[in-house]
Amino acid sequence: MIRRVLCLAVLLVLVGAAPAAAHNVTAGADLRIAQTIAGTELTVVIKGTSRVPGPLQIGVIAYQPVTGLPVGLEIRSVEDGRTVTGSATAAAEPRFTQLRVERTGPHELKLRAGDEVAVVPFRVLVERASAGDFLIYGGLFLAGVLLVGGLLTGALSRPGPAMALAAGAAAGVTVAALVVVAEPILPPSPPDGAAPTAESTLPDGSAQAGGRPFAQGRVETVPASPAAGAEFTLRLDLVDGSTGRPVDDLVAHHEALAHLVVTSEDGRFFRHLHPLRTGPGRLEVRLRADRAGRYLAYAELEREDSGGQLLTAAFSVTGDPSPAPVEEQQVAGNAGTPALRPAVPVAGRPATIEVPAQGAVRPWLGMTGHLIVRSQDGAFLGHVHEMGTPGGRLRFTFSFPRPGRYLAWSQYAVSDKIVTVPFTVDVAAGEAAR
Ligand SMILES: [Cu+2]
Repeated sequence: MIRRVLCLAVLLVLVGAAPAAAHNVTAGADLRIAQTIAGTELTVVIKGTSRVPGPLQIGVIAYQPVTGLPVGLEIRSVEDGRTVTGSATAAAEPRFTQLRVERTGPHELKLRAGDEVAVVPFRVLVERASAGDFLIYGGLFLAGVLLVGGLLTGALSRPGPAMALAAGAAAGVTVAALVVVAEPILPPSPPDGAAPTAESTLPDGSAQAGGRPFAQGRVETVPASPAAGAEFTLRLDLVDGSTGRPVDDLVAHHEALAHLVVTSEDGRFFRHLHPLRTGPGRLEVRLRADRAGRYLAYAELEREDSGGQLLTAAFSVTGDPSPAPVEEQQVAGNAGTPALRPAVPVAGRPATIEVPAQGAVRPWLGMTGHLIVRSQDGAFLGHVHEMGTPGGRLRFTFSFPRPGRYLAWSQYAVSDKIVTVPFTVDVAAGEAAR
């Protein structure tokens, strides 16, 4: 009997030891995806859910002043094709719309605003009881039943069976106690709806050692030569270098599938955008450049089972080189001057940059503040986050890699807008400072 209980216990532990979910997706956690759509910055929030069938709560946060921008929502289960539609209104404090889903697993959220459409893949995950919980409660339950049986049989003066049942009860308690001790080191069972395992396979079916390769990115503009002042599309096509297939496994990091920074060569034009997934391996965003010239684009993204990477590209805008009046949607006027410590940062050593906040700061992209730094020649782009400073100022620590001039932009969100503070930093060589 004891042996049988212990065998069962081992078997359950082995079954429970399935590989952990590919990318720490946690059932019950909210999914937040930033999108640059209809000329504005939105963050779509899908609240974590604890049961299916049941409602998914979806809200759209507006980070730029938009008045009642309607957003069409459609959720489709990839497994059975079942689709539900609804709508939301983008606002600083969004009201949540409920869309009912019938099952866990892969889904797509189709987002419509203005004449643009994005399709965001996501998974509906629901936590299930772990194998450990099952063993603890199962063991205790078994022990209770056997103990009562043992007592009853003992009361009827049949020592042999009473001993056997008591021994079984002791085994049940032992299994439960062992699991209580061992559970913290056991792998958690993946939530219901999680991807089976990371599928890093080559076309011949063999596994790709060490995870998936970085995505190969191709950046183009549509039209090929955009004109100053005219809207154009910046398109990013991602391909897996090994398989040649589109890369469609981007992991949301810092609340976006990709963060795209577009600057003019002189740094007077700056946009931080969140392109829309318009098809497998394809990200697109619309923008307008105010002046002719060369522009630099940097995309931060992360493939599942691969890692974070930075793709860079350049494109040209044609037309009149003189400045055309295009509204500076992100650049704030009379921005507080950043304070640097040391006043002239030294290459390779951390410098502190403090930016006075204009108003009550609210989180954007999961952080209080963002600092984006570009070397003047555009060969280097860095991105760090606010360190958590109370008292109306944002503090960043940044180590400039080499001496020279850098263009920097600090970004944060206040109640009704995203504030961008542009500034330049001159960095000294290490020896010169001593
Ligand atoms: Cu971003």
